[in-house]
Amino acid sequence: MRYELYYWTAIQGRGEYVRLALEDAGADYIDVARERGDNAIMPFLRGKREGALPFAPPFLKAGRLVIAQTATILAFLGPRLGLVPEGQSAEIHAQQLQLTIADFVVEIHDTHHPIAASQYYEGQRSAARKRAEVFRDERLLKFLTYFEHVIERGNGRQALSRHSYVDLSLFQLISGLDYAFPNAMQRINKRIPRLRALAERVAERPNIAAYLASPRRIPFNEEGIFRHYAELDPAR
Ligand SMILES: N[C@@H](CCC(=O)N[C@@H](CS)C(=O)NCC(=O)O)C(=O)O
Repeated sequence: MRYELYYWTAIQGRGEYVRLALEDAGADYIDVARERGDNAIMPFLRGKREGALPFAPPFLKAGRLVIAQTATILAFLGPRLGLVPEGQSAEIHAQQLQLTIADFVVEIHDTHHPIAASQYYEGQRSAARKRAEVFRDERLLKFLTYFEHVIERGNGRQALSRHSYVDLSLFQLISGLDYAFPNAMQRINKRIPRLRALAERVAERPNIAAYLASPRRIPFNEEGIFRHYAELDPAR
């Protein structure tokens, strides 16, 4: 099966959670917009292609199936790529964790776009400062200590009983947060030892290390979900 991933070309964004799974498993896939441009995405969003109608990228085409929503794409790929432990209870648990990651991703995005995703950051800076402060003071540690406990309850090293797409997504969260909020992350570093160790191990997985070193891994930037604005991450 050659999978087709559809995601915007300029950012890692939510496409990255899917890309990491495909890369880690060494799956055969095409990153369609990177080959044909963002316009390749539009016919799907306008209902001009067969299959379920996606609201937004990322979406994956697998044969005739069109699957949108990051967590649903990963729930589909997990068993096919060997990226989830076997059995319904593990699959549901993985999906639940991935949806919690999706909730967190929305909150991370809203630190720099608290008013409207469609408007420039510069037009919502003052609201962003307030939103980012609450995020740094309350939400960041709440989510990360939750995932720290998940690993503790998993097998001590991974979120589930063995390596899964959830671990890859946790790696992406830690990498992105280190980029966007280096000061806040430094302050809480000692409280997330298992997440730190997991992220290091994921980065060393051969296929992931090769991917991270390749031009396919777009650097974090101020167009994506994880953005670094110094005013949103003061040194204190
Ligand atoms: N819940 C969806 C969100 C998808 C989403 O928000 N995609 C963004 C790019 S990361 C987009 O293109 N959104 C367009 C819009 O919301 O109008 C998921 O997790 O995949």
